[in-house]
Amino acid sequence: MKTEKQKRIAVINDFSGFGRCSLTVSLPIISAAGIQCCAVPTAVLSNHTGYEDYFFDDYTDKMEAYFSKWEKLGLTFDGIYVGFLGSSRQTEIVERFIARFAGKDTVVITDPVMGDDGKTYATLTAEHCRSLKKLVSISDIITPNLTEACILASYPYNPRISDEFELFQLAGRIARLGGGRVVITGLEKGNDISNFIYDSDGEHRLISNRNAGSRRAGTGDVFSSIIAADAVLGIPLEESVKRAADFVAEAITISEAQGVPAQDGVCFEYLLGELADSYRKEK
Ligand code: PXL
Repeated sequence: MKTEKQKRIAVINDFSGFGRCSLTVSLPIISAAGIQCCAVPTAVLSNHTGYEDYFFDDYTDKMEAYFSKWEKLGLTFDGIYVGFLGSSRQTEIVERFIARFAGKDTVVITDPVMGDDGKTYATLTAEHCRSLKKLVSISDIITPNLTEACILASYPYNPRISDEFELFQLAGRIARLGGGRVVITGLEKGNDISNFIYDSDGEHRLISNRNAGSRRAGTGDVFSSIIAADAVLGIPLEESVKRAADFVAEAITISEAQGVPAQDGVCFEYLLGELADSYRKEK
C-alpha cells in the first residue's frame, strides 16, 4: 500500500483525438507511473497535423479562465510539463501558469516544439521563437530534438552533428539561456539513435540505442512524458533517459510488426502494464 503522498503533474499540450500524440499520450503514460496527470489543453484537434486534413480548435482564449478555477481550488503541482505551443501569446499564458502554480520544488519540463529535420514548423514566427527561449530559461529540463537545439542555440543545423564535443557546446549554449538540464533527443547515426544529456554543472553523457524503425508521430511526446514522470519521482536523469529510449524503441518495434502507419504513432498501450510494474518496483 502506497502511503507516500501521490505526485501530480500538470501537462500543457494539445488534445489530438487520433494519432497518439501530446495529451493522449501523456495521460496514460504519466498515470502508469502512478502520478496524477492534470491536463491543460492548448487546442483540440480531431487528429494531429501530420495528416492531410484535421479539425483544429484553438484554446488560447480559454486557457486562463480554465486554470483560474484551479487557482481557486488551491492546486499545486510537483511537475509542469509543457509541450506544443502555437503562438507567443500562448507561451506567455504558460509563463503565467508557471508563475502561479510552480512552488519552489516544482520541476518544469519543456519540450520546445519548433521544428524537425532542419525545418521550422509554420507556427514558429521570430516572436514565438523569442518567447519559447524565455520559457526555456525558466525550465528545469528541456528536451529539444537536434533542429530545436540548433534554433535555441542559434547554431547552424547539420543533421550529422553527433560528435560529443559539438553536442556539448550546443547544449551548453542552451543551458546558458538560463534553464537547467538539457536532453537533445533522437540523434540518428547509422543504426543508432542517441540522446545527449547535459547537466546544469556541465556533466554530459551520450546514450545510444538501436534505431528500432521508421520515424513515427508522437514518439517525442512518449519520451518526454517518461522524463517528466521520472523527474518528479526523483529518478536520476540518465536512468530516466534510458528508460524512455527503451520504451520508445520497444513501442516502435511492436508498431512496425503490426504494420501500423507511421502517422498513427506507436501502440504503446501494450506496454503500459509493464511500465506500471517498473514504477511499482521503484519505491
Ligand atoms: O507530437 C507532436 C505533435 C503534437 N501536437 C500536434 C501535432 C504534432 C505533430 O505533428 O500535429 C497537434
